[in-house]
Amino acid sequence: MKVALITGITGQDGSYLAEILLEKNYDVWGIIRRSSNFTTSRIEHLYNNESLFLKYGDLSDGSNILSILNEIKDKYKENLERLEVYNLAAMSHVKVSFEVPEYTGNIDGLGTLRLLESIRASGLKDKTRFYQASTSELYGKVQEVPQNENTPFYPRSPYGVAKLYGYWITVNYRESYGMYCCNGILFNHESERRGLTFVTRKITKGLSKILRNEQDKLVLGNLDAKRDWGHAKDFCYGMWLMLQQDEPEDFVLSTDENHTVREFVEKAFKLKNIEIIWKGSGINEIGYDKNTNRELIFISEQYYRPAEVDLLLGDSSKAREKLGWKIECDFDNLVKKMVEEDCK
Ligand code: NAP
Ligand code: F7E
Repeated sequence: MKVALITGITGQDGSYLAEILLEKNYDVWGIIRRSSNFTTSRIEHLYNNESLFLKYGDLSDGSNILSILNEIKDKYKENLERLEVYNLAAMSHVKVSFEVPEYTGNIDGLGTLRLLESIRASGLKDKTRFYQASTSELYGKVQEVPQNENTPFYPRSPYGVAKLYGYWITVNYRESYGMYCCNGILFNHESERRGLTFVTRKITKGLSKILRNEQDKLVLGNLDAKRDWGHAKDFCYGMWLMLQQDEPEDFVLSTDENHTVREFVEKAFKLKNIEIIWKGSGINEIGYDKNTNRELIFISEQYYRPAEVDLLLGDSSKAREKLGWKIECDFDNLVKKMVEEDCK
């Protein structure tokens, strides 16, 4: 019996990964947080699947994580061939991490430790394979271009620093206890399910609202940041591949090309026949529709970060060679899918 436990199953990646694993006949356990509102819209379509088990929990609560692991152990007993634990739960917003740095450290850093320690305490250590959602934000102020598994880290936010702890504690448990632990150092991946406050989805959702006259303008921050953007579905498949190898290793997943936020805006609007022309600079820069002269894109300092990551560009050759991983959805298709879905 193959069993998986996903923390962060209600998030963008958690929902795609759950689909992939259920299709492969895993029993999938997911940890969801109690909230005064529903947070399960991304996995609602999976509710009727008998192989999906949802448990309340939180990465701040070590005893809760241990109880869930013990419940899994008791349910499957000797039928448990392998447990794959995917640690996707996190306070994942870089800008917000400057406002809640201590919480971010607790969940993204110490939360990873709680999970690893609970795996040891449950006695499931030797049957468990562990995936840690590490990030290109570890490279921050990049020390070389492109970035690969050997590039030195220089995080630029409380989020990046907390994830640095998560990265190293994962390596440490692999080296100290011989656990099968992998870091996936994933560059930005987006989708039709991306949270609405990340820049790509903010742009495609904003465009759809402008077209429906529900919003008159889109207000953004730094247009010149460069990101290596792929589709979340491709990246979640890569997470699974990392846990199917003979030996645990860390891998970069990226598309190996990057684009500015400005290019994302231009491409998205062009798909709806709006050609954006720019005038002014800095916080006074404005993007307007070439045909109508209507001013649509404005800048606000509110969306600048105290320290910015200017450029990310991955080199995923190790994953492509060793895992046979590849990108199905390129940048143009990503923008198209997101625009089409939001404009439906
Ligand atoms: P996301 O959409 O923000 O999802 C985060 C998930 O974590 C949600 O299910 C959230 O639950 C859960 N969560 C947050 N705090 C928690 C806590 N204290 N205890 C338990 N669960 C908690 O993020 P994503 O884009 O899917 O990313 C998945 C993981 O990959 C994250 O660790 C992120 O940092 C990392 N990552 C993402 C990218 C990317 O480009 N997407 C790149 C590299 C690494 P609620 O639904 O209740 O909020
Ligand atoms: O920002 C700029 C912003 O918030 C991208 C997370 O999944 O990927 C994500 O982190 C860029 C930044 O993603 C706005 O300054 C301009 O340079 O979409 P984002 P992120 O910070 O790259 C990494 C790999 C993760 O691990 C994280 O979990 O866009 N930007 N204007 C803006 N960003 C936002 N959010 N909103 C704006 O209005």
